[in-house]
Amino acid sequence: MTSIDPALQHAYKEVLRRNPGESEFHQAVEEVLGSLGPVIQRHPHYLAERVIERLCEPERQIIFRVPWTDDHGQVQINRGFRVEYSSVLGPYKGGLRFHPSVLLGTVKFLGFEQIFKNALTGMPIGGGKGGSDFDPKGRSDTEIMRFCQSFMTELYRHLGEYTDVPAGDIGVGGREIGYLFGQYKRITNRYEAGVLTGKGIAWGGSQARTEATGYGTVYFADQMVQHAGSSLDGLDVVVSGSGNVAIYAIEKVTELGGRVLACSDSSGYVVDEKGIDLELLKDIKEERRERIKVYADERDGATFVEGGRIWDVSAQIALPCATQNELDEDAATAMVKGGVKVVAEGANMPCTPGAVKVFQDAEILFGPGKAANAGGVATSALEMQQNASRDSWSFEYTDARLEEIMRGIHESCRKMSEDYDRPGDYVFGANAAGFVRVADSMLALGVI
Ligand code: NDP
Ligand code: 2IT
Repeated sequence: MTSIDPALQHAYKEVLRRNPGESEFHQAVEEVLGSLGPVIQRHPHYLAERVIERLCEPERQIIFRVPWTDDHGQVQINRGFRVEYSSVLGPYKGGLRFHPSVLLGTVKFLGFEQIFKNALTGMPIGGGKGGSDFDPKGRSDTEIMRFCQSFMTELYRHLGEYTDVPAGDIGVGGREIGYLFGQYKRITNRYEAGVLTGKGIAWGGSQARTEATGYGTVYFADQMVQHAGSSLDGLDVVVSGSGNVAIYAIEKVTELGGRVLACSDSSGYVVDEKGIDLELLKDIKEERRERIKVYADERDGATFVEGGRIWDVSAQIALPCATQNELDEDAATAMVKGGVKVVAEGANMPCTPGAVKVFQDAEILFGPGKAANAGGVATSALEMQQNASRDSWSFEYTDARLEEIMRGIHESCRKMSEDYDRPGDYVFGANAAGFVRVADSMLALGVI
């Protein structure tokens, strides 16, 4: 707790007391409160109005049983969650995660982060997150469909285009959003396109939403590098994960002249000195849903390292795009020794607090997730705009909007950090800029 200003310690202690055992949630709150000391000193009315305490308590938390039948006729029971965290800026907005590790504390950490991320985008969206401890790995399409239908049969009553608008996250992509939307439509008898984002292009989805988080992360990294007087062209890059965010980060890096040497999944990582072959990776991961080892089996010169640590592959740029706490202090120390210059978080909270400190002490350009990966949710908000006006925009137009939004986020973080005499501190800039927009809006709405 040493990093938290004394004026905020009480609020943080209350978070610990009221949410026992939820270590990921504690970590996310500590990270944000750790930045807010100078902001509170300059604007003490936030303290008097108890804005921090209000933001630490979700507006609503929903936990429900999800019963479904597997392909062998066996009944399975999972737990579903939706944490409707803050609707100060708009309807609750944030993804659904299907992964066996999901607990209430996981969803709360993600929902808390989402409030400030969504505020940074400048779009009219509040913060929320949901998911289930359901493990989609190895499940057939029909099992996925039955699970999604059961999940939505409970969740639908809490959703609505003006109320709560989920999207994808780990384990939830276009296939799952399709089944979820189909069930919502069937139960409500409404074609309410704006109730979910990440839909298929043919039925209300937005161009560039699939690409948006990965592209946005690279646009953000590119902004940091440009402001430091350099470019991504010719640099070596390591990207962890090989899911939605990782694949499109790799695509954009490659387009901008970088060379991606390695990517991973939870079984290990592959190294390809020629640069990752994106078509092969997409085929393996998006079409065949296979393990990353298959990449090394099918690509000349590539190697697979089982388990291991992808961060041992030296590169100038690292984009952690898999999951929380995947990059620790030891890894960060090795990366700094290996010559890393830029780290941008495509995933949510992938770097441990110790790792972030190592990067900051070494004056590495470090882009925190709530700024760097905000392109996904920002493009979800663009999808909502298109749905509200029953319009559909071109890929080029939507991608240009995304790029402009990422420049805007970079600029807000940069200005805020300079305003507080902490140039280059994107962690402070993102937390403070996100917080101030939510806090001022909350105060304008009264005691809510
Ligand atoms: P996907 O499910 O598409 O891909 C996740 C990738 O990370 C897979 O390669 C997966 O490997 C790996 N992974 C997941 N959990 C673990 C773990 N515990 N240990 C090691 N590897 C793991 O998810 P996304 O790409 O959508 O999400 C990745 C990250 O980006 C998450 O932190 C998510 O919250 C964040 N994010 C996503 C956004 C989006 O629009 N999708 C927007 C903003 C942030 P395996 O297949 O072996 O499990
Ligand atoms: O973490 C995230 O920002 C997401 N999973 C995307 C949320 C969204 O509503 O598009």
